[in-house]
Amino acid sequence: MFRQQIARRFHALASSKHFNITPEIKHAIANKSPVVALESTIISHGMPYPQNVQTARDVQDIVRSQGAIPATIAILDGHVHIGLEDQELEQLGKMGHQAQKTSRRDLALVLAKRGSGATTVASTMILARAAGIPVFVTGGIGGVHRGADQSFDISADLTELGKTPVAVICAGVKSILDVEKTLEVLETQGVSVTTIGKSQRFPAFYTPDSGFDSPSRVDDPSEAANIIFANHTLELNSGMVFAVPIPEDQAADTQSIQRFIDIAIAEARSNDISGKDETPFLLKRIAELTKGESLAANIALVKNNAKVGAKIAVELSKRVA
Ligand code: PSU
Ligand code: MN
Repeated sequence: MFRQQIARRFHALASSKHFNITPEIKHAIANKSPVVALESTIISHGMPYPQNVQTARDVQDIVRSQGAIPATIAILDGHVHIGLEDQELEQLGKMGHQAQKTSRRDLALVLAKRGSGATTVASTMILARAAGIPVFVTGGIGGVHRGADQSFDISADLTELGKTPVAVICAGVKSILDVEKTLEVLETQGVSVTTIGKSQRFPAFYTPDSGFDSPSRVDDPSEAANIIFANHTLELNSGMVFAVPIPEDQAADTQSIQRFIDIAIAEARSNDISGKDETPFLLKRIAELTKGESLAANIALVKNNAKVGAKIAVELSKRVA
């Protein structure tokens, strides 16, 4: 009886001429088959070419291997694309920082100018919801930046999570951010935060333990799907965070990664890098400082998230079919 309430139908927006949904994804959504949304800022700004494109392809393959359909989301020439052709993925990956990082505030501008943009967690959630895709996999979400008491730099990802009913599967938040304040803001926004697995800890992206307890924990993707289903049933209209700790054998060394993160943050401050440029700058510098170790961890955790997220999408579709 609650089936109609699950965000599994196209909103009017998604049927408009501004949306370009691949036939495969359209068919899957209409049939309530499992679909996993994927963001594109991670491709353009989160990793260097060509590892970014290779990782995006691998992630799509992993989603498929679990029985779900991948839907990479981006804006190309003023059109929202739900699902990218391989050469579109390549194009976006090559553009790198030349693609516009598009969060909620930028969406209308990019569309009106018929521009191209890579979507962040916030804007990918908006577009996934419009298309009727309730499960979304990424690497890490944005959060409260360190020093936010002065800079007020708090990612729009957090407020989006407060008002858009999409489940975001990630590896926690990076320790380039203030993890404790990020968890506080998520609580204020009414976002459920759940770590999947044995550990009670909220993970810190490159490492499995941020030092802070996760507000809640479940054992597996099936239990996660139950939470998503209950969220939709209650029509809470808020998002959910599911945190998947990076596997120990692929994690970075906690102390050395923290040292490099601190160096990168100090460099950002002394070079006056702030706002939307801060996260991409830090990711790039940390990859350089760790001689690629952080990039390898980043790639590994995204793939791991894709596997878990696809399982969640498969479980959820059993509950709504
Ligand atoms: N964290 C990462 N990799 C990323 C991002 C965050 O580890 O690529 C990207 C995501 O797209 C996220 C965005 O939504 O950065 C957050 O940017 P900001 O803090 O400017 O809101
Ligand atoms: Mn910001």
